[in-house]
Amino acid sequence: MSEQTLSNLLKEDRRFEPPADLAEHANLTAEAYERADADYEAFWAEQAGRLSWETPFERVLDWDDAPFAKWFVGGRINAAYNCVDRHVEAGHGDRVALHFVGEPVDDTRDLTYAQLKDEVSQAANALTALGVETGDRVAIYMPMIPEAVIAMLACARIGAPHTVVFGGFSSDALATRLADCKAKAIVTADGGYRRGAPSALKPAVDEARAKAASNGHDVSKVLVVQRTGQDLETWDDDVDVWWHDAVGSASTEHACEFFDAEHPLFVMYTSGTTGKPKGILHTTGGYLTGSAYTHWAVFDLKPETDVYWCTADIGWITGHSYITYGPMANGATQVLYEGTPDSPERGRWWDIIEKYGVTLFYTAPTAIRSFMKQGREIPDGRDLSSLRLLGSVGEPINPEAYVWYRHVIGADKTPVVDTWWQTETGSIMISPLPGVTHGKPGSAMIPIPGISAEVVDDEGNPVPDGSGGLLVLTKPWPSMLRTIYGDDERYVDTYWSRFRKQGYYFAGDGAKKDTDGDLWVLGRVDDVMNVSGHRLSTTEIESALVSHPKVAEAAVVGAQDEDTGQAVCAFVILTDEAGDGGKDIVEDLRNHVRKEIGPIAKPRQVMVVAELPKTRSGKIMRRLLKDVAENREVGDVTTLADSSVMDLISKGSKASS
Ligand code: 6R9
Repeated sequence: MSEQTLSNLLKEDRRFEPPADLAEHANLTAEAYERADADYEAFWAEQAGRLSWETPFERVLDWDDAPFAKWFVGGRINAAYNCVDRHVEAGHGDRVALHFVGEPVDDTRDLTYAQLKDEVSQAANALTALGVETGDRVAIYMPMIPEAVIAMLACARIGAPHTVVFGGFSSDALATRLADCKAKAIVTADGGYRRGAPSALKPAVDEARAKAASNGHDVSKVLVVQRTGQDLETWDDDVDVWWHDAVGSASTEHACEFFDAEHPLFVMYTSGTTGKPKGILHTTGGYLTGSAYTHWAVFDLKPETDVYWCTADIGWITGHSYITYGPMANGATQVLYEGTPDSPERGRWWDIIEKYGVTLFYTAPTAIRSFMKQGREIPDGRDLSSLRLLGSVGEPINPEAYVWYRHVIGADKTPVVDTWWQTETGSIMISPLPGVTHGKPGSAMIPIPGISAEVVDDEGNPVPDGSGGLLVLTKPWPSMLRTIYGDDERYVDTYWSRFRKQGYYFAGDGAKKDTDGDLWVLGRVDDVMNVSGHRLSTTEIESALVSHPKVAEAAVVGAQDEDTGQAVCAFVILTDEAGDGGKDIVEDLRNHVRKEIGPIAKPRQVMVVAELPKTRSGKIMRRLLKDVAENREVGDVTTLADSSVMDLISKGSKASS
């Protein structure tokens, strides 16, 4: 790590103390860190105790066959019972579980926990009637509608692990996943609403089913929710079943079965370094403990009074842990929104916050930066005073975006919790505790109580405060992945071989410890560049660019360079006010980075673009930008939210070179 890089980071001296009333009534206080350190297994047993177990567990952790973990050994539990039935039994049946907001304005529906219990029971009965048995895999390919959550919980109820595939993914992506986990059935919809128009889903399911069949895997049933009422070109009476027929006619009585704590709950596919996606396997007791505990602790949830909203899609791990499982295990009231942030107009999210009095809000830095770009007038026109806490997830949040989020959306009174975690970790690992930790823009701070993280050098030795290295988790945790579905060897290789001697989980991220010992996650280590032997973070240069008044968003990649090994190439979107930025914009920005970080970080190239290539979950696909920067044919764009973006960028770069 170059001295200059670190000194730039250490310039960040803004601090925000927890609000006094939040601190006074916080769910988790500072003593939890000590308690968890003093007896880690007892601490996790206590967290598991927030769930209802049919049979109590006998042993907290069995790590004898590391890195294959068993948590809460001997316990029997049902995740759906914990997320729904027990709240009704406790007298909270009338509490709203979901405020559903469809994309078409006024298409709203509230579901109470009692109603949800009926619908989940009906869906569980319907799946069983369609031949789905405990242990069978069920794919879910849905828009963000209540039936998506209901389908997940119905699967959990009968012990059939689900695999949710993003509604925005192609039929190819769906087919690969169907075949990899050998899904017995698919739950889908005719379509959903996106940017004001119905967008079809069922045709992609038909295609994917055909592709999977040609690879030797037959899906036997497809359960279809009628969401848009659009025409369906094909309907196979032997396979396709309408949800309103099968679920609508099913009984609302369903006696749920309880499963071993290690019974598989779901498989979530995520991209790895190779082309083949990894099916991350999570099991029931540990995962639910982790998601429920962290949702309660990090968001300071008060289920009687809070209205929570996480804007993620359920096709992403954040939607699993912080829409379906964590909040519902805690009996929360939440908003579920189907559409895009700017449909029918740019203030849609803020209208929803105002209408439902949202108190806890969880979104991604990429969304925050796009709102920054639109200007503060839009949120300023709404009453956002109900908000008491803001969360961020998915990528490092630049200090500028953090401060804007807190200042403009949070009226300078809400803590911002920057939460670091992964599909593999199942739940939040590193985050401030809102009633305890002061906020430091750009830092995820320290591991939450019960979690042990470290920043180490290549040999696995902890780095001193003030330096950088690789982020590892040094002890197992309940919501950890159990394996990669069907590939134990890849599981061991990917996560546990780098620091085998120490037994550390290697997250694949680079991080720094500042002089206070607080953590700054820098992004994937493959995003860390090496320019003339100096380690530079893409994130840090991006932050420097975004701190320029004319820049709305920036993505940086390291491109091969004969002289320096790698060279910094930046793609920037200018703010609306900046117009085309003026004739010297490229030189201005290169010098700005030089000034902010140092000469070593000065980009070789700055390209002004209109859009950046992003996945559906909002991650910038730097791999594609790297192709442009290295003058290569642009690679696979199938996981982009909008695949036309790359055409524009490639054309622009040719025109300017
Ligand atoms: C939850 C989720 C995981 C990767 C992770 C890291 C990046 C997520 C972050 C963050 C910095 C944060 N990441 N949260 N980086 N600060 N608060 O995003 O899961 O889709 O599996 O991505 O995302 O690089 O390794 P997933």
